[in-house]
Amino acid sequence: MFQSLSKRLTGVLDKLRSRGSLTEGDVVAALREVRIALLEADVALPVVKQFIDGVKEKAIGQDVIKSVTPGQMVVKIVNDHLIEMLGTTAEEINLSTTPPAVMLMVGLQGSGKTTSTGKLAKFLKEKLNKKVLMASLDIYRPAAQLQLETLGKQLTVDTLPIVDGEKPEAITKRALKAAKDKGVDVVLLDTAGRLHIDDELMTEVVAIRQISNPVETFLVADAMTGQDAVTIAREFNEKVGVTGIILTRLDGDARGGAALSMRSVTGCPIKFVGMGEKLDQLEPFHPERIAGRILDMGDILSLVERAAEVVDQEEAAKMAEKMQKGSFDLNDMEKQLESMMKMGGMSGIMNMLPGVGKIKDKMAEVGMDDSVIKRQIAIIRSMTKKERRFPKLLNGSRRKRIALGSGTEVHEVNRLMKQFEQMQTMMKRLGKMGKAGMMRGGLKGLFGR
Ligand SMILES: Nc1nc2c(ncn2[C@@H]2O[C@H](COP(=O)(O)OP(=O)(O)O)[C@@H](O)[C@H]2O)c(=O)[nH]1
Ligand SMILES: [Mg+2]
Repeated sequence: MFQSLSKRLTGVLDKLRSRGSLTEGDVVAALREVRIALLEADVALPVVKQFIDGVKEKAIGQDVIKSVTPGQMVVKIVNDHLIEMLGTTAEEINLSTTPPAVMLMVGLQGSGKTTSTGKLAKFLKEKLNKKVLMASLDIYRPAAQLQLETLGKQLTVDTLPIVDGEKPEAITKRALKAAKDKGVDVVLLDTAGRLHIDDELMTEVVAIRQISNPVETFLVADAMTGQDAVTIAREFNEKVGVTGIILTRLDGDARGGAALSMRSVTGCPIKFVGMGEKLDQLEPFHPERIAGRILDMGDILSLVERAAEVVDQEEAAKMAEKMQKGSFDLNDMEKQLESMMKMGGMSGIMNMLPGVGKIKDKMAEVGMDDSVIKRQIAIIRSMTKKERRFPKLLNGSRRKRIALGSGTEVHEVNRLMKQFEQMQTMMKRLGKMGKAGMMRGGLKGLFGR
């Protein structure tokens, strides 16, 4: 998401940045382009207007135009306003109540409620150490309750046993009682959706809210539906009261306007975003990081967090020591390649790095993608233990055997070995600089502290 918007905006802003001096006319012309880019990304008109007016007021001041780096100043102003449009600060999940804290998941059918319920349960359990109970109130679609039960088993999170024919209100009461009896911290109630908003749906949700008195009412909205998602959010907020939005399918290629308008139009904070179908693909929403991604200033923080999550700290420390001693072998290289895949592969990492928007297409052209990493892993796995430990053993006939075994070509094996040797040389050099040098070399962010 945000790709074409990001391209457009960085294009306009790069032009400003590269100029030594700016006139009022330059700024006005640039903002006209920014305005079009936002509208094309499907951002709601009043939101665009407010944004442009705000930026203009700040950017046209004499201080900016006369400053030493006027272009940079304008970029900063745009960035600040983008962050403000997205909600300024990250809003944390609210747990301040006597447990069990109830969280209600509402939204249209297919918006991702059940999936997000599972993702949230995982987040609460693993990140916040909470005991969670999930209950499905979706009695209208036959398999809906089973879908949540399956997720519960997958996550080893309790779900309320299903009782056939029970009404949503009765299920809610039973869930609350079960939660109290079992000392549960958080109860997630996955409600039924409709294909469109109707009175019956709203009445039911309001009734459930009255019975359960939730600390959070999360509206789950599909970012791919653009302005509709915003309209739906506003209606739910007016009728039911929404405390936070979970915006799903941000991994898709929609234009992103929904994400950008949501906060301004509804007044409700986006608290989480869904970045894929897998249960670990839910991220807390950080306005400054999203703005950074859009303006291609990178999202190093998210990258480092993700790295810290998937890379075992002890492993990383061992690896750092090996690097320092120069005893880094192919086993270690395999581990690194696997970590890369776990972090979302090449594109996942690239998306979060600053300034790579432009070189990304280039990389795809020369074939630097995840399939290369996967093939490299396959090559290393086709080696014997001894070969991995002592790469010098790899003569021509061994390389041929490895290529055959891994379904690759000899030249790919050769390329991998060359890459390995380069890494080894680089690491020896870093090793000589000592630990501090290595940290400065940037390995800290990727491979541990
Ligand atoms: N790509 C992507 N798919 C999602 C995301 N969240 C949910 N889905 C998918 O959307 C579909 C509908 O989700 P579901 O949770 O059953 O929707 P519900 O009807 O609101 O409960 C499923 O196929 C999910 O895997 C997301 O963030 N990204
Ligand atoms: Mg569902």
